[in-house]
Order: sequence, then C-alpha cells, then structure tokens
Amino acid sequence: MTKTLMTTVAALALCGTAATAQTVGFSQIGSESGWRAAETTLTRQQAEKRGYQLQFSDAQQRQENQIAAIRSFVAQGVDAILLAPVVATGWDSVLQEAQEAEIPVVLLDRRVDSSEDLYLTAVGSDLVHEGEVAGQWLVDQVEGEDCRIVELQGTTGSSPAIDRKAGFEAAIADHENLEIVRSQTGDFTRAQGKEVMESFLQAENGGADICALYAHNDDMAVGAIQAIKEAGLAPGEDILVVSIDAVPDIFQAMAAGEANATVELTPNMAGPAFDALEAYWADGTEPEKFIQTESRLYTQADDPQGEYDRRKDLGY
Ligand code: GZL
Repeated sequence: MTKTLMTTVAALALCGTAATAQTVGFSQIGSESGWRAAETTLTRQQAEKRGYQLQFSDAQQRQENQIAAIRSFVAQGVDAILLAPVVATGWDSVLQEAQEAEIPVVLLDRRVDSSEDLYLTAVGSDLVHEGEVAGQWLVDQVEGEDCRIVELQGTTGSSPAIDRKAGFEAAIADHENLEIVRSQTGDFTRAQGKEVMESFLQAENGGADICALYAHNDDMAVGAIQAIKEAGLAPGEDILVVSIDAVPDIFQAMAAGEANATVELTPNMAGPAFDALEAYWADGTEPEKFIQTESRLYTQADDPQGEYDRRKDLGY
C-alpha cells in the first residue's frame, strides 16, 4: 500500500474515532492561585467549545494524587492526557505507562525533567525569561541605588520556582547594588505569601531594611502586600513589589499604588494544547516539543484599572 494511501486510510480511521467525542483526562495541580483557577476555567471552556469530554482531577498540590489520576485516565482509556506537573521530577514511570497505552500526554505551564520522548509537547512560557524581565525592571527602577530584596519563591521543586529564581538572579547579577537578602517558598499561595512576608519584615528591622519584594506569583505578592500594610509600611512605595502572572488583583493593587510591576502569563495553555492534539489525531503530526506562550511586563503606567476591568470576569 503506498504511503499516501496509508496516510489517507489512517486519517479516515481517525476521522471515524473523531466522530465520537474525544475524552481528555486533565490532571490539574490544584486551585492554589488566581492564575491556576483561570487556567482551569479556560481549559474547561476550550474542551466544551471543541466538543471534548473532560475528565478533571484536582490534585490539591500533591504529586501522588496526580500520578494516581494519570493511572486512572490510562485505565479508562482516554484519548489524551493534559498534565500540569506540580514538581519537575518523579514522572518517568507514569509517563511510560501512558506511552505504553499509546495515550498522548501534553504538559501545561510547567516542565518535567523526564525525556521529551515521554510527552507529545509542552505548552508554557519561558519561565527563566519571566524572572529576567522582573529583575531587569527592578534594576531600571532603582537606578543604581542600593536595594535589599526579599524573595517569595513558588512551590519547592517546581519548574517555575527554579527558573524564575534563576532568571531574576541573572538579571541582577552584574548590579552589586541589588542583593537578595532573604528567600523562602510561599508555595504560590496568598496565605503563605503573607505569613513568610511577616517573618521577613520582622527579621529586617520591621521592614525598614527592605527595598523590594520579588514574588514568583501575584498571589503571594497580594498576601505580602497585606503584611506590609499591617506592619505600617506603604507597599509599592516603602517596599517595591514585582511579581508574575498578571491576575486581576495585582492590577487592583497597582491602581491603588500598592504594587509596581507584573509579568503576564497567559492562562490559556489548553488552546495550543488542543490544537496540537487535533493535528496529531488527524494525521499523526508531531508538534514541536515546546510551544511557547508570550510574556509581557505591565507597570503602573499601563492603565492598571483598565487591565483589572478587562480581566476580572475571565475566570480568575
Ligand atoms: C507558572 C505556573 C504557576 C503560576 C502560579 O507557569 O505553573 O503556578 O505562576 C501557579 O500562580 O501556582
């Protein structure tokens, strides 16, 4: 049988399966941040719009729950699996099980250290670049003045926590006036962001010795802003605040002068993921192993109230 005829036959066979609704398993990390909630909302909307049945699993930020969910999806014989991996390590065996079941896996918004042969593609931003953009904004903002920085890291062992730290450090490396004096995980949540910032303030002369906060996501920054205010200081002025995600509430803080800059991360990772899966299902098209989404800096000069109004109903 010629290659063209084989491709046609394969496409026709797949079309037959495409006539029945594809079932997609989605192992989501949890609902730890506004951005995560928006990613879930948009994934559900994309699945509904494209006629897929979405099997959703919320792992409560525990890798063992994600691994169990993937095994359940494999047992169900789903047509594809979306995985937002809470941490970067420990996925080889369960991804091999999905591969042996010939179920394509697409990674969303975070990366894994497994071989790229074990997943169809990964959709996400350049997390190192996000950290670099945040760091460069602070370099430009302080204009050579000494600046003692405190850092709220994301979930320990997650690719955004590793990469956003690396990118920020790279951006400030050649500027001796900028120094990260305290750094600790706030696990991407508001509550822990507030709690850790309280400890930073206490340890740094009530906050008088802190020039800036770099938070790996806006939710930890919003929690920290509350702590800074409760300590009697003005966030955005006494302590500069730069973070990542561009969720509505950081724009509300910016409009109030309580936050200074955020780097946007699109929550619509599912759109490019489903596009890649549809091409793969149609004729076996293998996508690039990384589909990059855009990042953009927003500051108080970028109509924060308008950005809040534009985003507040997008499912965050
Ligand atoms: C980054 C993403 C992060 C968000 C946080 O790609 O995984 O996880 O920045 C979320 O808000 O918790």
